[in-house]
Amino acid sequence: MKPISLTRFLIEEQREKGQIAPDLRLLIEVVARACKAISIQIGKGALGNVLGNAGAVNVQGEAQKKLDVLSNEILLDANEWGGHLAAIASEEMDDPHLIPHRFPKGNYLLVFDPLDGSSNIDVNVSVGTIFSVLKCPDGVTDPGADDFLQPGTQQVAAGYTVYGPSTVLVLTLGDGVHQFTLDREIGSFVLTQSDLRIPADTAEFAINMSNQRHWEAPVQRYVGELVAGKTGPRKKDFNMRWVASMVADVHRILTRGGIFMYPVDAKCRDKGGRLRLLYEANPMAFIVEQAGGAATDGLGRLLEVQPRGLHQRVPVFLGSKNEVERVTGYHREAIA
Ligand code: AFP
Repeated sequence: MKPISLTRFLIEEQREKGQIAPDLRLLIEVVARACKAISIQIGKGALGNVLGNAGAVNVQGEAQKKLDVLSNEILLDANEWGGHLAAIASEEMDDPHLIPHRFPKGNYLLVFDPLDGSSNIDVNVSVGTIFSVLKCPDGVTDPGADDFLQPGTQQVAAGYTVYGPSTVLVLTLGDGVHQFTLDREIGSFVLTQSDLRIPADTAEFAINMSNQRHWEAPVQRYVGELVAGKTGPRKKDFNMRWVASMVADVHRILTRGGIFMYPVDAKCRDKGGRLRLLYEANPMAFIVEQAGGAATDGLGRLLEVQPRGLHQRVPVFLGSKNEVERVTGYHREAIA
């Protein structure tokens, strides 16, 4: 059977399930088109003037890569004229980007990490784009940062694109998780997997082990049991993977199961964690839950965290449900 294009998938979702308003369909297609353009730039590697640092620092205090800045610009340019958005927020911008007055405004807020894992870009390891879609609060015509501060349960769509051996877009509209692969010969994303499901159990975990001495007791206990393998209380061996691009680690988990952890630790406690709530944790948590997995901040459901700031950071535990529930249980025991 001829693969279904992203456009046809979205139109059929809209026609058969009323799952997606026309403006939201347009938004998803515009973001996908921008991800195609980002994929082309990333694919140039050393042949294009796209590697290395941009010579600036972002709001996170991180050195910006040229591709961080370029990816952000591609997403802004693609999305500001379409009339489907009220404002855009990004890891790479201190404040939201308002839609210029010369363009019509729409009902959605788009927030993204334009290039996640960018410390990997210069060593040719998979990186990605993560995005989340919220509704603009009723009656708000010039949204500010506070209008983005909605719990993850308010997301109407979320997705990521992994720029790896193939370019893969993974999307949820609140009705399952679907995977589209970029067919470079026709220049379109085509549906390559419907209804991705994360196994409840796993034998694979993802964490940056170099932070071990900084972890809190529940994480020390949980990871210690995984490393002990057959000789410990879990009575089975576990494998470890850590790409240091969240999109790549999460995509592996969506594909074959696993648990991804970035706990708060002594190194990042003053910032509240390493990963950002609005454009990393929340979209990934929405996708993982829609695929039958779980996502917590160690104590409670990530999607229910009330954001306090646009660039707020949180601890993240997500993936195979039974493992996320176990490590979350250890955290709850520790405060009982
Ligand atoms: P960069 O975008 O700065 O490379 O950070 C990537 C990231 O936010 C997330 O994608 C990774 O899971 C995590 O940081 C890796 O953190 P460590 O470099 O501390 O392992």
